[in-house]
Amino acid sequence: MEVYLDNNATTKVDEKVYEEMKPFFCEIYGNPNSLHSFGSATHKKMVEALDYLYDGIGARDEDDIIITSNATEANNWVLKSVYNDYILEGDKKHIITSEVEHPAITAVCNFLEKKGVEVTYLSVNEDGTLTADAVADAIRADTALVSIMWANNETGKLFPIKEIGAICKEKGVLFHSDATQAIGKVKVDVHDANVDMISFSAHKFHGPKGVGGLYIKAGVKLTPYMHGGEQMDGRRAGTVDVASMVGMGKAMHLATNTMALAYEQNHVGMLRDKLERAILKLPDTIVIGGKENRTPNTTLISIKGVEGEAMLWDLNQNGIAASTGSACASEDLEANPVMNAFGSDSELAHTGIRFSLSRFNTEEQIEYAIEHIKKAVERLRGISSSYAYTPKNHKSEL
Ligand code: C6P
Repeated sequence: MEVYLDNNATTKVDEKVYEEMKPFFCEIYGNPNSLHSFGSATHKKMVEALDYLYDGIGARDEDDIIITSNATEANNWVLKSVYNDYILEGDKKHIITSEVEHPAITAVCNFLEKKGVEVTYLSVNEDGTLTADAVADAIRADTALVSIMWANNETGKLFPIKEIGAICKEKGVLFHSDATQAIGKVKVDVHDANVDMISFSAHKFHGPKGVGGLYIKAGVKLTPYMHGGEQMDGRRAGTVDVASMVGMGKAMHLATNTMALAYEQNHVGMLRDKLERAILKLPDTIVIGGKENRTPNTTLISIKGVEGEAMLWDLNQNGIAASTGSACASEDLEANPVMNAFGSDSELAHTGIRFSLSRFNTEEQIEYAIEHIKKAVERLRGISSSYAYTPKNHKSEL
């Protein structure tokens, strides 16, 4: 059996999304900016896709959603544009973020620090998040931007976005949130949360890879990402990848309607809890950041005495895909920085396994995964020098 439990790395494209995209290669191929009927046929579908995107995140007509190639591009755009517009050309010099952001935020912040920007990386509490008060305390007169993720990719922990949004609004500071791991898992409403910008990637919610978006609230000034033609209001010039954009629109629609979110909460959440409960019956296992206030599909579990990479290998041999953390840092054998940020001791820092589910997982798959996780833990603890294995302490109720 094949069991894919690495949906925070990427998801399978929904067949309905794939069907929606197909005509845009050989049938509906006009340039959406052309004035003839080939162009207007394409343009019409782009507008439909944009409507789905606006609806999915609660954007208003006067706001902008700019199609990008992914969340990484959207995040880079926000930070580098803030540097240009508010720091180089303005009187600000400070950015606030958290130390558990994806590298698409932290690496850009590191880059900007070399250019003289002052960055505060807020640490997280034992529960894996931070408080809005911590953000409020860090805001200075010269703060240009607060960028805090909506949901963490490794733990699924949800940040208090609405409260942070209210503080930023009150203090007149721009607020960006990387919502890559939130869309399709929890309700994202940009106005309710008072965010000025959010980033997302379609492949995290069963859309195609290579396409994403940046929501920009009406009135927010950002240097265009690419200069050239008039596409995307001149904010990101260049002919749009229409098939991908249409696919993203459909995927957004399928993932964010009320029924889909309820299914995510109930069905996907139930499967995640079943998997997690079974693993937690093994001794010396903990959920990093705890179980409260998370996306329904994710769990990051530390299994004492079991190297994350060794566990992944065992599971992979049995057709089960999971990860030790971010897919893009999986070749880095350093201790998981997210676990370090939670204050886990260095021994535990190498023992995290992330399971991230999707609406395509079944109960049968989860039962199969539980059986093989149990075998892998017993085998790996049996050969671990750091874990005193006794068949007794290891007897699980699985
Ligand atoms: N995280 C993970 O395994 P791109 O690659 O641009 O589509 O997405 C980047 C990205 C940005 N922000 C967050 C919060 C993310 O989780 C990701 C992607 C994957 O956790 C791959 S590294």
